[in-house]
Amino acid sequence: MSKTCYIGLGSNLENPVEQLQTALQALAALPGVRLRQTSSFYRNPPMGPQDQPDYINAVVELELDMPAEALLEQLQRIENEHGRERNGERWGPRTLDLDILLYGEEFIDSTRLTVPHPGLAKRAFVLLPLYEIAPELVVPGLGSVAKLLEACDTYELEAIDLDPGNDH
Ligand code: A4P
Ligand code: MG
Repeated sequence: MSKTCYIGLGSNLENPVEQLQTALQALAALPGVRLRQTSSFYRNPPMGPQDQPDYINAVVELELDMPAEALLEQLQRIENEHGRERNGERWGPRTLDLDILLYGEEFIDSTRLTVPHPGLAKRAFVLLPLYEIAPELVVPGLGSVAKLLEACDTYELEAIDLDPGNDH
């Protein structure tokens, strides 16, 4: 049976906007995956070490016929193809990060996977794009995205203009 799944995308190295755009193409090309909705891209300051560039974050809604562990493998393959290095400091800069935020209404707690994503409830750069594409969504165990978002500061998030002809 197909699942509705939400993926968080983030990048702050080597042309982050392009990293997210090509990641979206790679996600849409996965067998058994349909890309349903994509949020705006949001520029925002780093969470964690401050001596790194701003991030671009977005959230995408997928409908898919794929077990969660297989999805994680595909996401990590796409990250690697985008030059992702995994030897840095915690919350350090990265070319591409793809996190499974929600996988249907499932709770997953294995050695490789925790879903809903543990950071989801507190991160404005996840909640605002998630709310943009799924304002009615309820996060299993945590309540509505709208309520979670109310408790977050979003003033540092800036939706960016992706139209290159609109250069001001
Ligand atoms: N893993 C467990 N659950 C999941 C899940 N739901 N989705 C495991 C994806 N992976 C999951 O991930 C480490 C391990 O988590 C994986 O091997 C997988 O089995 P990783 O992508 O290799 O490492 P990471 O992303 O550096 O780890 P971490 O601690 O999850 O970092 P976060 O939480 O992703 O934070 N600031 C802004 N503004 N925007 C950002 O996007 N991102 C980070 C990274 C720091 N600061 C940021 C942002
Ligand atoms: Mg990650």
